[in-house]
Amino acid sequence: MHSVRIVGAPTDYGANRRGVNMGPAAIRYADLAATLADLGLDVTDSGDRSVPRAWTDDPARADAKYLGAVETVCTRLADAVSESLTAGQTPLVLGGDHSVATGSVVGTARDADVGVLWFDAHGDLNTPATTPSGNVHGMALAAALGLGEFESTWADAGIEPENVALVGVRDLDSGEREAIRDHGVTTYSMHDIDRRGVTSVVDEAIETVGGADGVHVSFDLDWLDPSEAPGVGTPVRGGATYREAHAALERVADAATVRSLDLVEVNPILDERNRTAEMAVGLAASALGKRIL
Ligand code: B3U
Ligand code: MN
Ligand code: MN
Repeated sequence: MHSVRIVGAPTDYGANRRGVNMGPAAIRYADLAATLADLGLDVTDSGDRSVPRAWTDDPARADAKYLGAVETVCTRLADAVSESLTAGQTPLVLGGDHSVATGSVVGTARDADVGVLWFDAHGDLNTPATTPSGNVHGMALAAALGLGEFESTWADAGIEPENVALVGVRDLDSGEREAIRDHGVTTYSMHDIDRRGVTSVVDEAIETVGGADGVHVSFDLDWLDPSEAPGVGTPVRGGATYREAHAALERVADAATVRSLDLVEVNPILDERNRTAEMAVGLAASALGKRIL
């Protein structure tokens, strides 16, 4: 039987502390474990990783707020993801803001050949030198790739730009466009999805990233249109529909091996009756093999 291990990462340091730390609780409340068990999966919930307490309300750096706390969480999460894989359980990481994904990628790529599919309204390719906000969740992919000053912390993750595809972005900063160009990160915008259809784009993304040991799917709920997923920290109009999101993840489940999965940026404070968390649960089911027939 296929096994899944839920790993909570309840942090909002990467989003400058605005409530997304309650995401794991909201997603669990939306019946994650029972929904996956109904698919015939063997589900274990390993609880939440501990998150350091902030000693001050002041981030030490304006260009990378709470970076120390983010690194601590990512280091713990990387170990948890890697242990889960060693135990034969697919890690399902619940954020938390998207900064946790650096830990997921580092953990899943340990001694393995992994492709990364990053579903997001944003590029998450800023560095402290380019960020407009100082929020580390907007740097999570750059950190996993060891770009800029992250070369000294995460460069050993083992992920190269050619193993990564950004899918469905619609809000990039100028430094991120440069990073995409300079490092050759395969990027599909919402425009590509409008033009070609989501399944064709996802199929090509899967082919591009490779990954003999499977793909890591990092899914930011703000990929969806805010009319369908309002409970996220940084909503951007023009996102994927419910149907497109399910179609995308069904293609991933069919055409790739899902080695590990993040569901991040659910913010219950901004949500409407937990519908964004419920969306996350449904999407996890599609990514892990749920089919209509
Ligand atoms: N690119 C902007 C905005 C942003 C990135 N990720 C989220 N928002 N969730 C930044 O702050 O880096
Ligand atoms: Mn993101
Ligand atoms: Mn985003």
